[in-house]
Amino acid sequence: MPTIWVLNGPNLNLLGTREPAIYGSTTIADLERACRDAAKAHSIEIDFRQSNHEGALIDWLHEAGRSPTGETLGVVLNAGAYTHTSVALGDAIKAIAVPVIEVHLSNVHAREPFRHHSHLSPGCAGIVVGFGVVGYALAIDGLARMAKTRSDARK
Ligand code: CA2
Repeated sequence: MPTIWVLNGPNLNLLGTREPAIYGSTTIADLERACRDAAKAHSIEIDFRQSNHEGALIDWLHEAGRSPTGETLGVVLNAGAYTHTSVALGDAIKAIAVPVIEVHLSNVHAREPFRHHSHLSPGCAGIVVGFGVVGYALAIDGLARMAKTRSDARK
């Protein structure tokens, strides 16, 4: 079954338990369910992961990039605060051939200036910010459409 990886970075395990005014009250378990529901509509499987460690996120991006052609349709990545600090994650995204969609729950551009810059965006196929958990479903829909466009172009 074609798969989309959904990778979540530091502190996102706390979703729904702190700062609901910014991040909402949905838990990470709810978020995982919402991603699976969005993917099911396209007959796509979700590989959903969270880590507080930069290296783990990099290893997972490499792993997604090594999967057989056509099996991994892309990666939805909310790298949390590493978005604004990690040259290494930006390099990892550029180093893999699968499309990566950068997602942020909050509208980072309406927040503190240090959140306005992303080391990831230049290597990403798309960006979704400010839609809360719905943004993940939008990113999954977007990757499904990109995959269909690629496969139609090969016919
Ligand atoms: O808006 C987003 O999705 C962010 O990636 C979230 C990061 C933040 O550093 C980025 O600038 C924008 C923070 C994730 C922390 O998640 C929490 C969730 C609930 C409670 C506490 C932290």
